[in-house]
Amino acid sequence: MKVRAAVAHKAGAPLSIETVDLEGPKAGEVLVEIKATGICHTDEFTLSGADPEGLFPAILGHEGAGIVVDVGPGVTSLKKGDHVIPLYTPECRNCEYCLSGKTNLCQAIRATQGKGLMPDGTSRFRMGGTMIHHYMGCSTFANFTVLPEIALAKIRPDAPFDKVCYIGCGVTTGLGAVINTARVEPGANVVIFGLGGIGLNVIQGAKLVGANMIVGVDINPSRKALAEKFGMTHFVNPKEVKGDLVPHLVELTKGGADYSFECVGNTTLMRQALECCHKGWGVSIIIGVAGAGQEISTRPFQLVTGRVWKGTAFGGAKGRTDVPKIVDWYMDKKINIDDLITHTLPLDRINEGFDLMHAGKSIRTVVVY
Ligand code: NAD
Ligand code: AHE
Ligand code: ZN
Repeated sequence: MKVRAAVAHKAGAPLSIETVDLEGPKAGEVLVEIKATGICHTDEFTLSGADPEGLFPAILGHEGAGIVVDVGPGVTSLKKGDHVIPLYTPECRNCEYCLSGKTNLCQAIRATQGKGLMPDGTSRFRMGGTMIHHYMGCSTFANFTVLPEIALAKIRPDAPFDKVCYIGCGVTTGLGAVINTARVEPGANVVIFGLGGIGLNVIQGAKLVGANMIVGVDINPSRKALAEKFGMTHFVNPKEVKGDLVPHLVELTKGGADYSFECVGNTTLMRQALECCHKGWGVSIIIGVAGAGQEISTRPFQLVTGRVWKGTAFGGAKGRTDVPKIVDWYMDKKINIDDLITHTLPLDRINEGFDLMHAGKSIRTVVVY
């Protein structure tokens, strides 16, 4: 079939709206009509050329929601008409990782996903004679896409696509980092670096679990008001701090953060996030993704003296199990998504969404089909 897609032809160039050929679902696969998709900073990261796994041409996008329109042979858990959220971290419930009880990083299809291909080693997307790569197993910047059954969470039919698409990455990542990865306890002091689409959901999660101080760090002062609405108690703009940021944060939190979160993808901030943690027990969670060749460093003494460095992908969430529950939280008004979706655009204006992100004017732009 013919589909409309925003194609990333090469790194650093704007997306190009094209008509692309999409092959139907093969065994174990599902054809989904994407109704809405968020634009995450990771899409920008890959489009910029900084992603070591970045492949071109590709159809980016991994924060979508839509409706099943067809299923391939052997698909048992989904049927035509089901509402779904694509999962860049699938949940096969059968691999060593899924069965470990220790991680959400299902590896059933990770190798082919990282090559921009479906599990059988081929792409369903093509333009003329040219193969187009899938992206993070999702490719939600197309109005129809094909995914493996294990990479789709079935959600309730009354949830609005243009809001719950954000649960496909940003919401789940931020809330999950607090709840699943850090396991922040009531009364804890937390510091969040980067108050964008992820960091504001970390704040929302910290408030939900009853954190005490919720300190937000961002160089964009326009983030302050919205962050306060979501539960931030103190705002720190590093540009306005006299002296070093780390001692300032340690003093503010009276000894250091119990938990800190890096939500930017900047290795200098990752170090500061670790080092502002409390001696003896502070845990720092890396959420931001850093470009090819970049590395983190600290004095080993920081770890010897009890600080812990961890990372999280998709907030440690098991998508088919956890995503429908987070949709329920939204529908029950336990979490706020609406105020974080600052812009809505049609597909043919998707590049404006990237411009808004670069200008620091948006939290999430959602593309509606
Ligand atoms: P975003 O663009 O919405 O927000 C980034 C924020 O960081 C902005 O508010 C910006 O002002 C702030 N910032 C930039 N430089 C800063 C600095 N030097 N000091 C303080 N603040 C600074 O991005 P996002 O969508 O929230 O994504 C954040 C990061 O998380 C990205 O690296 C993204 O790729 C990554 N991410 C990771 C996962 C995961 O599963 N680990 C999931 C989603 C996103
Ligand atoms: N491909 C990059 C890393 C990108 C990355 O870390 N992706 C996160 C999700 S970001 C969502 O917005 C992730 O899930 N990582 C785990 C995984 O298996 O990809 C690189 O550095 O190679
Ligand atoms: Zn994302």
